[in-house]
Amino acid sequence: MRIDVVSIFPEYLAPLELSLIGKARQDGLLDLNVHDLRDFTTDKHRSVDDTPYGGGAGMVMKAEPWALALSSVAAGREDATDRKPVLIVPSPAGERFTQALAHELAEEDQLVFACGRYEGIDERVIEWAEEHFTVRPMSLGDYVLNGGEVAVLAMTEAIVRLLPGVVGNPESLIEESHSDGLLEYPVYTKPSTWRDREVPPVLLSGNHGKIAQWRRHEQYRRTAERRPDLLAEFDAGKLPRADRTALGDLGYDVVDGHLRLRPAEGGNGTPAEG
Ligand code: 6GU
Repeated sequence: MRIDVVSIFPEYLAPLELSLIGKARQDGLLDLNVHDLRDFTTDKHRSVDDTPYGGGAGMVMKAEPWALALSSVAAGREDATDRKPVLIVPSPAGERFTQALAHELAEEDQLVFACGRYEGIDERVIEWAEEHFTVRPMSLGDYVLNGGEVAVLAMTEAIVRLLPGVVGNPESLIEESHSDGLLEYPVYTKPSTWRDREVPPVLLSGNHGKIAQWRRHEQYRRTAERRPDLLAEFDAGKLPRADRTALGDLGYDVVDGHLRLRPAEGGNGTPAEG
């Protein structure tokens, strides 16, 4: 996979040389290049921003440096395959980035990240870019960062770790949070007693069936407590009886293949406490 990142703070992307992503680059699994947007300015002040038409606070990133930068990173790629590179524009106004999207993007040949700063990039760049890229404005979540760089670090790590050969043990990608629409179960290691706290005894039982069932139930318990929104989306169509019982104990019934929080006793319409 090839990844290009365009930013006015290329040093912000330095962590991409470290750890798993740094190793993937060294191993030739990932061709990652960071570009300074200011290298694509033509005025002597190397200016990348200007005041917004219509007024308002802050500054807007100018169109032309972006067009030159994006043309440069797309150059020679458009006819390499018939697929357009994907242009990811990190923005709190984007589509929510999820594990499912990380899997989807891990299949692409080339990703380009356009890191905006200030109040954003002149919208005409986004329209123009549709001719050369599949454009995907993307957000990490409902909060505001100062620019796209930190979001690029997060998204790149989520995507690159899914590339074949990057994570040493591919099994570890299977049993992790969000891979099956649930949060991960809690984990423990030695010693079995630590500061008077015991590891759940089932984990020391050697009974792999019981351990798997306990872990599954812990996933439901955690997800119900921390992320009930995920349970509303969960496909409960073909659950074994033991799973339905565990969910029933948490106050969830299966209705038409979906989980439904059971109304509280007394019929006052208030849902049961999770
Ligand atoms: Cl992708 N960018 C910015 N600037 N802020 C964000 C974000 C992205 N995701 C959440 N907040």
